[in-house]
Amino acid sequence: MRLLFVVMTLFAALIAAAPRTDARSLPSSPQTATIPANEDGYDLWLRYRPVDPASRPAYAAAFASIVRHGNSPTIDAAVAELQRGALGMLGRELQVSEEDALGGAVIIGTPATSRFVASLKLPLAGLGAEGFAIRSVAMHGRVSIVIAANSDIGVLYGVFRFLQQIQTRQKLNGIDITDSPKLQVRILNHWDNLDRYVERGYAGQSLWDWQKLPGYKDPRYTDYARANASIGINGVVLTNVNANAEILKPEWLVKVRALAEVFRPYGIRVYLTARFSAPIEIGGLKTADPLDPAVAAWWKAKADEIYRVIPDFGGFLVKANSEGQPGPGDYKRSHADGANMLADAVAPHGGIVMWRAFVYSAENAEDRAKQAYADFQPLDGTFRDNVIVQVKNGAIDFQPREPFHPLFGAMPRTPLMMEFQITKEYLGFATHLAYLGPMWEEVLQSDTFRPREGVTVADTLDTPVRPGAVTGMAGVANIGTDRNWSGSQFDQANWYAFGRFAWDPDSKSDAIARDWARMTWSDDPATVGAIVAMMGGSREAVVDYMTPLGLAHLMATGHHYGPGPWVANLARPEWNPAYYHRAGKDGIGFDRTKTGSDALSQYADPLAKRWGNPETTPENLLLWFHHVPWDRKMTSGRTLWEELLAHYDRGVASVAAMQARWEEQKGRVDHRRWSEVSDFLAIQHAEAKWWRDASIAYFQSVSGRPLPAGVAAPEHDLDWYKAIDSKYAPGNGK
Ligand code: GCW
Repeated sequence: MRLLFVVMTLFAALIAAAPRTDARSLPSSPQTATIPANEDGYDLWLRYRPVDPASRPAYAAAFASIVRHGNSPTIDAAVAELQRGALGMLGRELQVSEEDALGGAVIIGTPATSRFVASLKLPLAGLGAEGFAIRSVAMHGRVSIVIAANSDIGVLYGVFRFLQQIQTRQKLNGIDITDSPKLQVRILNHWDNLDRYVERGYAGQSLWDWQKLPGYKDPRYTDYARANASIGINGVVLTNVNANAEILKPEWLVKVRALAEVFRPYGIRVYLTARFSAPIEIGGLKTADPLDPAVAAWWKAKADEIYRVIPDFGGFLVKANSEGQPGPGDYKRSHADGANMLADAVAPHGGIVMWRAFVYSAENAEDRAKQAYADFQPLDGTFRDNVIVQVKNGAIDFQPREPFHPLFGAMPRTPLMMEFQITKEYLGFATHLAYLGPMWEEVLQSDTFRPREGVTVADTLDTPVRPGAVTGMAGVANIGTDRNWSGSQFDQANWYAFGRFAWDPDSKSDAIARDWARMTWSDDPATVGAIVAMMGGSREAVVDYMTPLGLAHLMATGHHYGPGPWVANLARPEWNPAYYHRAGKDGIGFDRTKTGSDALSQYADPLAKRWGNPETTPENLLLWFHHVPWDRKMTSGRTLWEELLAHYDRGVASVAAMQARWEEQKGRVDHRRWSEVSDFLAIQHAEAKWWRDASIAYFQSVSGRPLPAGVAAPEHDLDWYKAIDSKYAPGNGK
């Protein structure tokens, strides 16, 4: 009876949570039999399309039924996902039992819930609560697959990995995988406002339909949780770091609870941003001074209240004293004073505080790239154990290329977590195809030389500063209400890749791209190869046509859509592109050596030395650290001026090459997604050319240099580009 009930519930859940793309339900005609059916991208990398008939028997033999050991919503979710995979890939629904099977079963459980799993003595000891083991075992002459873990959530992660094996057509016979995450907190930061506007969002509105919560839980929340769990994401900050105190009011907390309930079976905790002035704004206090006992008591009571409503609440994320946000600095207190006060409030409940180091001030004339380090490094060792300082990958702001942030490795007594931006604020929004894996890998594999050569940024993230100390990685989400979730088909890859890097910061971006392409687009190796190649070069293309050779922050004002290198009149110096490129008759680039801002002194000596000399600075960071003459000879033999032009041209050409490659995929992937990507690439090509032409027109006006033979003149004059006004471009902060 119970078995029947389980099967029926699962079936109902499958139907409810499985939005199917339109064309698949149409009767197939001879033409549609060979052309892949249209899709809209909703299914992400969890498409579970049918395995080809030749390979199917082998999978069907080992995945013929499900044996579940364990009884929890998480195990229910694991079984539902297995069913979904079996139905999609093998074309049939499986029997679920709680008895040991004879063979050909996928058996899931923990040593605590399953005598069988316990008897196998799998190497689970070192895998923690979230790791898993997947093993094939011979039973009665047939292969069965065991997916085991120390906890139910580990089982769910194992199930997703198992399904991925089939999705990427790996052999099941002899499968032997053990894996566990290297970082504890793997979290999305949603910059979502309570009115559903998403700051830097290019994928529609916020997913959180606050007005209908808690009464209505959109099934999309479940699919969102499934997608996150499939890549190991275990935390979600629901609200914008430019925070609104209202979210902490009781009437909002019940809405937060509703989301927490949907996410819980998938191992995802919710977190909120804490507006530092909340005690004044919603608490009726006169101050938010962190050292005022009434303020600390208010936060403590607020934390107690939140945990009464959401017992597994994760904690707070805070942006303080930056870009107009309130903070402890308003009371002449330090970041540690502020963070510790909040940390004390959540500590009794096991919560954490993620305190952002993205801090620069209007009153500080110092190089913006130096300010976070100057504020935070001296505070090393003064934070509570449950504080983790969240540091952007670079010292300025999510640019297409930045050297790694000098704080990594420089605060050995303070947990530091990485903040990447998945949403492409500075890399062409949703329409530019830019796979961020190579950028993240570049940052994570950078050698910090702290405390010695060979210690990479990834090492600093996944080595706890003391036993048990918190570790983590945050990604600013690119997710919204668009049917394809991320605003473009290819931006799904950035969500996916973020999860994979958060799970293992030593991951390789190419391998991630391959898995993603295989699961998202096609089984055909030629198509997968073409897609992986497009992705692999795509970020460098953006660097080339926007900010080559170490240039940064040349985007138009506010919305950051399109070029604005000429902008020099904004109130704060560091808001102006001209502040960053410093181009003049004599040359271009920001001198961050001793003769300039000396930002280099914030890096370990060997690096400061290497990057302090233009001759030993990688050319792709040259203008980040040096102001150099237009005539400087580059390794190519060209002058800097010519090299700059060559990069702009190369960027535009790379997009054209992507277009040509994509054209070849026509008919090899479904037409609907194909044509969306094709149209977006055309937009990207036009905008790459816009960037190139506007940048050349501007820098030529400054350098006074002629264009060498073979370099096309910009299509319009500089004034034409300056006159472009995109005030309604999406995502601007409000
Ligand atoms: O990159 C900048 C964005 C702001 C953002 C800020 C931050 C949420 O332009 O929109 O604010 O970074 O990271 O706090």
